[in-house]
Amino acid sequence: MHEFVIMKLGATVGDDFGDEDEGNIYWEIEVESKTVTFTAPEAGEYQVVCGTEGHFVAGMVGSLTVVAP
Ligand SMILES: [Cu+2]
Repeated sequence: MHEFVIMKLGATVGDDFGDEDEGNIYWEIEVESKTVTFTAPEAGEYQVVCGTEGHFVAGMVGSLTVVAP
C-alpha cells in the first residue's frame, strides 16, 4: 500500500517523511491503482511523496507542476 501525498506549495520533506511533515501536507490519499481528482490552490511546483513509512527514503518522491488554465 502506498500513500500519495502532495506537499503544500513551497514545502518539502527533509531527510525522511514523518510526523513533522503532517502539517505541510496539502492533499493525500492511499492508493493501489485508481483515478482521482483534486484542485490545486495555485499554480507552481509541488513536491509529491509516498507517505508510507520507508518509501520516501526508498526514492518515492517527485514533483508535480501545476500551470494556470
Ligand atoms: Cu510507496
